[in-house]
Amino acid sequence: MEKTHKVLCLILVLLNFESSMAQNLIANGTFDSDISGWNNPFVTSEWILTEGGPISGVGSMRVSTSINNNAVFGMNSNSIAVMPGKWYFTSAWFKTPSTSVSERGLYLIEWFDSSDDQIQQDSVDGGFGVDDDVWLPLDGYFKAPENASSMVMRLMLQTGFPGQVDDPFGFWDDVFVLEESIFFNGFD
Ligand SMILES: [Ca+2]
Repeated sequence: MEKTHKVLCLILVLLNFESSMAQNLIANGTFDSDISGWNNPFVTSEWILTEGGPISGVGSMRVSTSINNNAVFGMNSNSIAVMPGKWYFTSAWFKTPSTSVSERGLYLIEWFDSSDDQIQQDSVDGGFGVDDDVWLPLDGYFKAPENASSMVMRLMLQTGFPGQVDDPFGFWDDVFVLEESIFFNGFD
């Protein structure tokens, strides 16, 4: 609960500053009206009006897959231009209903060089056995590699194990990538 409180407070504070001071680099992280900006041809995704995270409220992205293979599946953000050596605050909230066999949410930060070759991958993992039916926060603070040119955020959920018949599905909302600013100095 302490971590939830910390993340929520930080983002609410940031959103109260001028937008230029805390611009969300994610193209559509609050899913106000659709899931544009997110893609993965191998995952079923849709916009849900009646679900939403604690910051932006209604409107979220529902993701599902039909295969329980003890793997992860998810959606990719837009490609974000980054400055080498700069620090980035990243955060996302997810929810796995009790009717879903998914019991884990995580996201990957994949860094690419100017040739679009992946050079590094970071992750924030909520671990297995997360609570059902509640929105849970993930957050991480990362430094762009010295030869980084862009990054992509990948929101992932765990599938069930082979033999489970119910579909794994869940919701994502309130996804943020913010470049370090004066307000982040000393944050770790
Ligand atoms: Ca929302």
